[in-house]
Amino acid sequence: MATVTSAAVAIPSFTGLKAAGAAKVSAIAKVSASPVPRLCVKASLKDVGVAVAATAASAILASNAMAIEVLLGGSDGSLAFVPNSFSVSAGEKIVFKNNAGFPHNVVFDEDEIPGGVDAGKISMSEEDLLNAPGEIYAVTLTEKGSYTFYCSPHQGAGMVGKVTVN
Ligand SMILES: [Cu+2]
Repeated sequence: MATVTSAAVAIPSFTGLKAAGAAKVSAIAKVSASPVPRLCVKASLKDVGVAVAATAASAILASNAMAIEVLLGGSDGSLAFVPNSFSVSAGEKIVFKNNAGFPHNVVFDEDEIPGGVDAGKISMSEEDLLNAPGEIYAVTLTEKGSYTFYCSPHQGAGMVGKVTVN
């Protein structure tokens, strides 16, 4: 009986914790109320601490995940990349998104990319097309320098773009 009482007293003192943590503490305390409730509460508090640390780490990762979005086709009906000239950091993701006037694709010009970069590895194939609204092609450039790209169906109409990787 005495052990049950001590568990019941211990639980309210943790009500300051976040809802999930408090629920976890009280659930575990209930299960093992009779043997050694004090030890049990300590262990579960440690778990709560680990969970909070993990949440903070993932929030930092999310804020570091940079990406730029480039629309394929202007909302005004223009056959263009929007924006058609921009800069990114090395390793930043570039997401090309079908917006209007599709089908489109994204092909890097092998003569206008930094030396040593394989155009085939960063491009869609000339025949591959994004047909549906919102469809995307994402690429990450790690080599610094300037890159020119085009949409093969609309290259003649001026659908070309340039990205500088810093
Ligand atoms: Cu196009």
